[in-house]
Amino acid sequence: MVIEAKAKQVYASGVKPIWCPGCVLGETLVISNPSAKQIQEVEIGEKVLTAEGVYKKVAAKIVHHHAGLMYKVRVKSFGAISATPEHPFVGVKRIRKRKHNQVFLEQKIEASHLSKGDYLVFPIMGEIRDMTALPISYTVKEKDTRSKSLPAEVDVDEDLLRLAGYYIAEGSVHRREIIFSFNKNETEFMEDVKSLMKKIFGLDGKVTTRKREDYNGADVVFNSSYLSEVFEKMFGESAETKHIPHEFMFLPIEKQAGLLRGMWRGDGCFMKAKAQYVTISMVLAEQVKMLLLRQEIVPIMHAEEEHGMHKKAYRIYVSDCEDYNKLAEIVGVEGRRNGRSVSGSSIIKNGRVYLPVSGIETFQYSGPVYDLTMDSQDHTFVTNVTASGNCGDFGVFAAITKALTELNVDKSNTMIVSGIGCSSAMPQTFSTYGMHSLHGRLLPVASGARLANHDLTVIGTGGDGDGYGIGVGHLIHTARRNINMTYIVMDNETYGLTTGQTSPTAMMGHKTKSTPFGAIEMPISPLALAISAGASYVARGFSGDIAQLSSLIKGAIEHKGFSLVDVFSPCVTFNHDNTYEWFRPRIYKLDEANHDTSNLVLALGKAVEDAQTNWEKIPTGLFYKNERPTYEDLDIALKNGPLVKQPLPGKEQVLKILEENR
Ligand SMILES: Cc1ncc(C[n+]2csc(CCOP(=O)(O)OP(=O)(O)O)c2C)c(N)n1
Ligand code: SF4
Repeated sequence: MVIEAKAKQVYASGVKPIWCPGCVLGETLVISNPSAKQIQEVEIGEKVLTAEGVYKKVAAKIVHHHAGLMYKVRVKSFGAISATPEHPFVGVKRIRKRKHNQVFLEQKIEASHLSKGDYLVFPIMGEIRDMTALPISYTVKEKDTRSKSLPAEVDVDEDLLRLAGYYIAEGSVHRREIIFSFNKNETEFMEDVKSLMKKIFGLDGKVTTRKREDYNGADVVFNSSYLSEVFEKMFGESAETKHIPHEFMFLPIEKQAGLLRGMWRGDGCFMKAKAQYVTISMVLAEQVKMLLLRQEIVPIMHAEEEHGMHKKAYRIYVSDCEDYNKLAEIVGVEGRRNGRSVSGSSIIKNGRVYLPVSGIETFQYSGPVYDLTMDSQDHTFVTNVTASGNCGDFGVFAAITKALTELNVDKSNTMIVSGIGCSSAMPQTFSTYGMHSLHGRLLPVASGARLANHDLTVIGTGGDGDGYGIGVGHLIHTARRNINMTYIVMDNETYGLTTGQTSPTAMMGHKTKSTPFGAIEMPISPLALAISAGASYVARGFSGDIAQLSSLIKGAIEHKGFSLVDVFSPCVTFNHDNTYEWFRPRIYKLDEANHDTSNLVLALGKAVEDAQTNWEKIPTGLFYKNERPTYEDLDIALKNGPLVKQPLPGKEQVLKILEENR
C-alpha cells in the first residue's frame, strides 16, 4: 500500500493497515473543487466534497492492492459504485420494505452489509456565496483595432448567468469569433443571445446560416478576440472541457436558475415523459446534477459509452412529474405533466438525497483500490454516487504524519510501539522502527526502548481496550515514572478488532455483543487517571480535526516526559453511538476557553467534565502540562546515559558494590 503525504522524509511504509477503509476503484469519480475527477488523480491538499455538503482538504491518499471480492452497488438515479466489501458508505437502513422511511438515521454501512432498498446518501452542496460583480480581465493587443474594449466588470445577475448558460451549451470560440450555434427555428433564443451580448458586453452579433443548404443550424456570431479569451478561460476550450466556473456553483439558487435556463435552452429538451440534457463534458454533467439538486430536482444520470464517431456522452434526465414541472418553470417552457411522483425513487430531505439501493452484485478483482483521508470532522468524501466514510484511525495516521513532518523527526531514530487492536496496526504503516507487541503491553516495551536509548523518539499507539483495559496498570506506572515518550490512544469506545465488545471507555447503556442489555459499568476517565498518576502532558484530540490533533501530537513529542494523547477515533463499523456526528456538537476546544494548563486541580475538573455533563460538553486540547524530571533523569544508573553507552564496571568495582550491599 502507498500512502502519499507531503513529507520531507517519507514516513509512510507502504504497508496496508487493517482499518476499515473506503476503498474504491481508481476510476471512481470524486466531487472535487473545482471539478469532478477520478480518485486516482486526486492530490493531497486538493478540496473534495464531504458528506456535510462542504469542501475540505484531502489529508492523505491511500492506494493498495486488492485481490478478491468487490461489491458493485447500484442506486436509483446516480448509477453504480464498486467497492471492497468492508467499504463504509454513508447510508440509512430501510425500515419497511415497500415504504419510504419517515426518519432517516444515517450511519456508516459496509458494502457487504447493504441490502436492496437501503438508502445511500448524496449531500447537496449547501454553501451560498453570492457575487454581485464579475471582473473581466483580458490581454489588450495593440494591433487588434477591431475588438472593442470590454467593461472592467459586469453584474452577476440572471442575465449574465443565462448568457453563460447559452455559451456553455452552444458556444464556441474560433480565433476572434464567438459563435452560438442554434437550430434555425430557435429565433427567440438567438434574439435573446444578441440582446444579452449587447446589454452586457456592448457587442453586436449577426445571424448566419452560412453552412450547407441542408444544414438546419444557424449561428449567432460576435467579433471580439477579447471576449473570446475571457469565455475560453471561464468556460473551457472545447465541448469536452466545458464547465461552469466554480464560483457560480455557490451562487444563490435564483441566479443559478438563469444558468439552467440558458443551458437547457441550448443543449436540453423537454419530451413528453422527461426532460433531457446532453453533454460530452463529464465535469459539466456533475455540475448540472448539483445545480438541479440545489433546486431540489433529482436527475437521473446516464453515461453513454463511446461508439463509432460518437464520444462518451452524459445524459441527464428529469422524469419525476414534480421535478419535470419545476424544471419547466425554471427554463420557461409551457408544457406541464400531470401525475404523481415516481414511487420508489429518491427522497430529498435535510440537504441530502437518499438514493434507494436498486441492486448489488459481486465480482472478483485484482488490482489497485483507492481511499482518501479527509481533513474534515466526519472523515467522508463524496463520489458521483454517494458519500463514503473511514475509520477514525486514518485521521490519526494523517495527524501523526503531519506532526513528524512538521518537526522533521529523524525516522531512523524513531520507534513506534503498539499493543494489539485495529489501532495497533499503526507501526506497520510507518517507515520508522516499530514493534507490534502484545495486547496491553506496549508501555513496558516502549519504556524499555526509551530507557535503552535516550536519543530515540518513542511513540506508543494503541486502543482504549489495550491501554485502559488490560494495560491500565502499565499506564499508571509509566505515568508516575514520567518515562520520556508519547502515548497515543485511539479511543473508539469499543473493541474494534474483536468485532465490537464493550470497552472500558464505553458509556453506560452502550449496547454491544458483550453487553446486549447495555453497559452497566461507569466508563473510565483516562485523562483524570493519567493526571492523577503523574503524567506530565495530558491532551485529548479528535480524529475529525487533524489540525488540532497534529499540533497536540507535536507538543507531546516535543515535551520532555510522559505524554498521553487520548484521541476520539470513531469506529465506523461497530460503534454506532459515538460517531463523528455524535461528537461534533459536543466537542469544544480548551484553548478557546482560557483553560490554565499548569493547574492540576483545574485539569482534573476538565478531565471529568464529559461524564459530569452527561456527555453534553466534551473538552479537547491540552488539559495539563508540567515540567518535572523524567525517570532517566533521576535513576542513579541511567542519569549518566543509557547503560549501553556507559563503560562496563571492572571486577573490583563490582566486588565493592556487592560488599556495600551485603
Ligand atoms: C491477552 C489478550 N487478550 C485478548 C486478546 C483479544 N483482543 C485482541 S484486540 C482486543 C481489543 C481491541 O480493542 P482496542 O484495544 O480498543 O483496539 P481497537 O481494535 O478498538 O482499535 C482484544 C480483546 C488478545 N489478543 N490478547
Ligand atoms: S476500529 Fe472499527 S472502523 Fe476502525 S478498522 Fe477497526 S473495526 Fe474498522
